[in-house]
Amino acid sequence: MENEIILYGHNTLRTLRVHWILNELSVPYQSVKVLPDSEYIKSDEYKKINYTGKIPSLKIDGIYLFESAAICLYLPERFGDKNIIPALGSIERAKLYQWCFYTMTELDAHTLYILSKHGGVLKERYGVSEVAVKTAKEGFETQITKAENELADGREFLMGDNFSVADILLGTCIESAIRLNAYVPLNIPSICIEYWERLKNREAFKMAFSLNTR
Ligand SMILES: N[C@@H](CCC(=O)N[C@@H](CS)C(=O)NCC(=O)O)C(=O)O
Repeated sequence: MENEIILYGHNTLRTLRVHWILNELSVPYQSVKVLPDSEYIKSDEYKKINYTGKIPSLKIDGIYLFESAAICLYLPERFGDKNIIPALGSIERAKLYQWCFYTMTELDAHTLYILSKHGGVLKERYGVSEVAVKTAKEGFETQITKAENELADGREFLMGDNFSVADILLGTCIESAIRLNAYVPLNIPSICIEYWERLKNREAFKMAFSLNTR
């Protein structure tokens, strides 16, 4: 069916993001359990869904979207309300973009993924590199202070009173840092860990977590 929504990807923090926003918005969808280390992800069939063989992907309106943050930002635009996505052109919308890009570049791609690839769970595949790990650890510990400072006034969410996609992205990055600690000790500010613990109490998170792992 052309109007069905299908999430491809399973059991990673990036796939959890898409389950989470879909559950926050109560959007009905199906999910296909594509795992990152599976043969299927490299298959010609999956290449038609996501050419570079990555998860998550989302089928919507008959086309396939990739990039977890882009998917998570689009869905509230389509199905949400002003509490979850600030108005286009507002300064709040600018701040949402700021926090989403910060999280995806400075934390997700630039430091945590490098740590994973060269010192964490993916090091056998990408090769151990002490220099990469040292630089990425220093980068993460410097960059996370931006979020720490923002949360220091005791706010519940990164954007203040309203939950947003920025919380999904930052929360899953904090979880990624916590998991990386088993390989590379990281200094994660306690205020960020407490914030993440609060986010995990959300019903949509619990549902998403269960769907993403079972
Ligand atoms: N920036 C992309 C990263 C996607 C990504 O790297 N996904 C991993 C799993 S979390 C993956 O598909 N790995 C399989 C591979 O690299 O072969 C996003 O946020 O969606």
